[in-house]
Amino acid sequence: QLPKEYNSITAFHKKLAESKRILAVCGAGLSAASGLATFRGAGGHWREHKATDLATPGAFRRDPGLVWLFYAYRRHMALSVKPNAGHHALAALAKKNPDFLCLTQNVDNLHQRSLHPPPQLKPLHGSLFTLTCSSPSCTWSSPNNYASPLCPALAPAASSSSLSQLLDPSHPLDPIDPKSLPHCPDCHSLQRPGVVWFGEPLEEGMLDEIDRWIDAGPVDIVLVIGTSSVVYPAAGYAEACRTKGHTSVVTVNLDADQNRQTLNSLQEEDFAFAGDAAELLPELLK
Ligand code: BJW
Repeated sequence: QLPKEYNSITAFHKKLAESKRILAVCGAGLSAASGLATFRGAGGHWREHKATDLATPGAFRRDPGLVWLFYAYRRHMALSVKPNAGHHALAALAKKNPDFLCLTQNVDNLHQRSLHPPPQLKPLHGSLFTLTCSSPSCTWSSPNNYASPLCPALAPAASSSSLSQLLDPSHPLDPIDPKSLPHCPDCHSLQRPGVVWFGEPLEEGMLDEIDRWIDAGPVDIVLVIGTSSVVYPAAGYAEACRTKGHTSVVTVNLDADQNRQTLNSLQEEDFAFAGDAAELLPELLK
């Protein structure tokens, strides 16, 4: 039995008007309307590879050139598109409500480009535009690096004219010699994208700040936007907020009306809105 008003925008507006502390947990679906691929489901492949298989330390160890091409392509794509109305609606909410915190799993920099106030945005999985050193004992890092291509070997992923060939798995890829990839200026190990891969820890200071924010008082609303909610710790924050008090969990997802898990987990105070986050968020948050 679904809650009576679970998909009523009017009922949600009433809840929003009486809410103070709001958390958003965002995923790749938020950037889909901007033109960026998601990780799972349709579009979750890059050439013959599952995107989630390339986002691992093991894949980088085995074939750093292939993984760098995947990330060079995503840097190029992220620089070619714009934040959408969903990003702008979240940034506007942050500007008018100091008690709103936005956690994003996205590394595409689109929240930042929508001028979301930085203290109210926690990029859980890092950024495509931060370069770090792949050696665990080296702390070198270079944020806000927008060079594209990063080096000549990655040029095929950074120009619109070569993309159709790069993305066609029937065109074999020339292997990239790791020597031609960018190296750390301090220790000469390979540079890598400053993102969090499976099995790697998220930034501890950021996680502590999020825990302190959740512990600081009941969270009235958790917006779960465009995420499959399978990757932790992001997938655990809505339930963490529920344990602290009375929280409405509000799912905004293309599949919100078909996803059995979402529908079965709805509690009386929850909402689920099915559709494109870029269309729904401006309507929900106005
Ligand atoms: C739309 C739409 C539209 C489409 N509008 N909607 C507890 C339990 C079980 C496992 C674990 C656990 N804690 C940790 C783990 C292990 C692991 C994990 O969670 N594994 C699960 C798969 C089971 N977690 C980790 O390893 C994390 N690290 C960690 O916990 O470290 C602990 C540690 C401590 C000390 C030492 C060592 C370790 C790290 C996780 C890192 C995830 N990394 C990636 C890659 C990031 C870089 C990159 O972008 O390349 O993050 S994987 C990938 O998945 C990426 C995404 O951010 C993440 C989530 O995906 P997301 O955003 O949900 O996308 P999709 O595609 O899955 O879903 C899109 C959704 O949008 C769909 O629902 C569509 O319907 C919808 N949609 N269009 C609205 N227009």
